[in-house]
Amino acid sequence: MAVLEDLAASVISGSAPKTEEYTNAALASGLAPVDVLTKGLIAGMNVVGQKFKANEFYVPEVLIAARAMKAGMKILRPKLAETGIKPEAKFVVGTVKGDLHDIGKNLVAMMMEGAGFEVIDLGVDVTPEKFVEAVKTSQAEIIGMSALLTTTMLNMKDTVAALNESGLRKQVKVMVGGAPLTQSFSDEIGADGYAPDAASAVDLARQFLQKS
Ligand code: B12
Repeated sequence: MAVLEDLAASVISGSAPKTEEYTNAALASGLAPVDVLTKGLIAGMNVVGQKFKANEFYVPEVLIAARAMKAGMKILRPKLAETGIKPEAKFVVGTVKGDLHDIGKNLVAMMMEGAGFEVIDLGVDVTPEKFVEAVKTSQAEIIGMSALLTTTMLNMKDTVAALNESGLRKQVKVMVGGAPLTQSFSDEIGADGYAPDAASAVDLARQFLQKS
């Protein structure tokens, strides 16, 4: 649909007013909120990520694209909630201690929310203690940790250890992600799985629920 292409293009060009306009237009045309999210906003952000990898975009472009995406998401969030799907499960998510990168983490949170999960977003610079506390109070089934720095990804291991010590590890599945992460790192630190992008994070979460 042309409006979804226009919406993706508005995210890529980082125009928040256009993103708002096309998000509203897409909804008014009768498209499902989840399609507007995945085929419009996230499709645009994926292109931004690819351009970034190819050195065609730099940090400022990524930041204004993220701002445009947020503007669209603000309109979509209540519509996604309105669809009235019972939450699939609770998902605690955060960027690990010492790390302030949140664009990817926010995308994962949005996708999970769009897929029907109840998301408890702890923000950035989240200590192992904070993760443990959130799992304890929310009784979440799944926890997601994000890291973009090779130095901070090591803090994921501390969170897994803290979950073990608190006795909560058996009741929660741990998934990890972020540009420097790999499946073998996930195995090494005793997490339950790694996903390379926000859409795969949803698939992985659903796999966890089927197994448990
Ligand atoms: C934007 C950015 C910033 C912004 C962050 C703004 C923000 N609000 O997030 C700012 C400018 C603040 C910043 C700061 C810094 N940055 Co920076 N930053 C980036 C940059 C350019 C893009 C990251 C990004 O948002 N990508 C787009 C998103 C969509 O992709 P993503 O995060 O990978 O997320 C996807 C997947 O990984 C996955 N995913 C992500 N999280 C999770 C979680 C789960 C559970 C799952 C399943 C999946 C998943 O799904 C996402 C969506 O598909 C990267 C370069 C790069 N190639 O990644 C450098 C980069 C990460 N930064 C880097 C550095 C060094 C820094 C600084 C130390 C710079 C400095 N000297 O001050 C500081 C550190 C600040 C801190 N303490 O965190 C280095 C890291 C090097 C390394 N190997 O450790 C990079 C790689 C740049 C480089 N080439 O040198 N940065």
